[in-house]
Parts: sequence; structure tokens; C-alpha cells
Amino acid sequence: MKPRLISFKLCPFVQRAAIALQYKTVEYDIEYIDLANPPEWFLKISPLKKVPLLLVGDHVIFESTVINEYIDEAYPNKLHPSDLILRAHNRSWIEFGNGCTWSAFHLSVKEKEEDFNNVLDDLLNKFDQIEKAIGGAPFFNGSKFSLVDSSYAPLFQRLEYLNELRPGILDKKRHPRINAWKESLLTLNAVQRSAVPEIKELYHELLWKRQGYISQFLDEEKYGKKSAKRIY
Ligand SMILES: N[C@@H](CCC(=O)N[C@@H](CS)C(=O)NCC(=O)O)C(=O)O
Repeated sequence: MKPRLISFKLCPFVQRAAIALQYKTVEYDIEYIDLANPPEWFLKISPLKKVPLLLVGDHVIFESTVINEYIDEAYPNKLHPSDLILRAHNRSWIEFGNGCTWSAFHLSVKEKEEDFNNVLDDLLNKFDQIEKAIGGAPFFNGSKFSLVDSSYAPLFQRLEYLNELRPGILDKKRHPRINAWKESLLTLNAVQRSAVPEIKELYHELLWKRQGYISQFLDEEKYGKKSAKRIY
């Protein structure tokens, strides 16, 4: 039975699940909803009213980290390490990545430069910790792709887009290992296939709608008049 991933095109948490499914070459269906106007059926089945959901038969699995654990256990080619301590260590860094993913969201919405810089400082301090925890190359644990990789790739993709607009977010000198890791992930097929092809354009549009500090670096001509601020 094919699992069905309930998605929003720009959600980094959904993308984590799509990467795990893609990497394992699992056949799945994907259904996109509009989070600004979610359908009734979705509100009924989503306990937190959030995506991702993974529908397996009649079962609804929610929370991206739990969905990825399910995908890993349900399909061949284990992504989590078999060593108990290493697996716990990986889970800790996945949890740590949740906070970093929220920092990327805050970078996109903070209106004042000072607030933006405070979020960025906090994120770069978190990156100091990750830099020390990376176990090898090209992936977090070394040669083998894992669920830590699928958890951080959507974050790196968004930071790359933000950094193109406003350099100084990705710092190769301060975090050489993170930046090399990011490069490996963003060129991976499973990551490239995990989002819609127009992801960058959609992300730029979203930044424009959010009207945060970062939106001033977008091409104003292209997006036209500022509209009412929207989160999604
Ligand atoms: N902890 C959740 C976070 C999911 C999440 O925040 N999804 C956002 C979209 S990226 C959402 O559905 N937001 C809808 C809302 O908050 O109403 C996970 O990892 O799955």
C-alpha cells in the first residue's frame, strides 16, 4: 500500500519526509494543501492542524521526526545507524535541528534588522555546536546518509536562499564542515527531488508576503505592491 504524504509546497518539515522516502526509493503519493486555507478533511484528521501527515491506510502519522522514524522502520535500507549510542546521538542532533529550522523561519519574518541579527547570532552559535558534532564527510555520520541528513537538508536549502539575498548567513570560515555538508546535501538527487522544481521562486514569493527585514533584498519591481502581511 502506497503511503500518502500530506504536504505544503514550502514546508521544510514535510521535505524531511520526502527526502527519506526519495532516498529509500519508496513509492508514495503526495497531496499539496494550502495552509492559508486548509481543507476541512485535513483539519479533521490532523491533530495539530499541521503538515506533514503521512497516511498509511487508515492511519495518520504526524510530526516529521516520527514520520521519518516510521519510514526508516517500514522500508528496507536503514538510515539510522545500528549502533545504539550513535543512534541516540543522531536523534539528539535531529532534535537540535528542529530549533535551527525555526530560526530560519524567524529570519524570514523578523521585521527589524536588530531582531534579524539577534536570531542570526543565535543560529550561528547553534552552528558552532553542530560544527563540533559532525562525524565525517560527505554526510553527518561520514560516508552513510542518515536521518540527520534528511532533517537538515531543507534548512540548508532555505539558508542558502536567504544567504544569496543577504550574505553573512552561511559562514564558510566559521563553519567549514557545515558548509561542506550543506554542499553534499543540496546536490543529492533525493534532496533535489524532494521539493517542487519552483521551490526557490515560491520561497522568494513567501518572503515577499511575509514582509520581514530580508524582503528588502528581493527585486521589488518583480513582486509589485506590498500586500497585507501573510505567513504562508
Ligand atoms: N513539529 C512539526 C512542525 C510542523 C509545522 O510546523 N508545519 C507547519 C508548516 S511548515 C504547519 O503546518 N503550520 C500550520 C499551522 O501552524 O497552523 C513537525 O516536525 O512535523
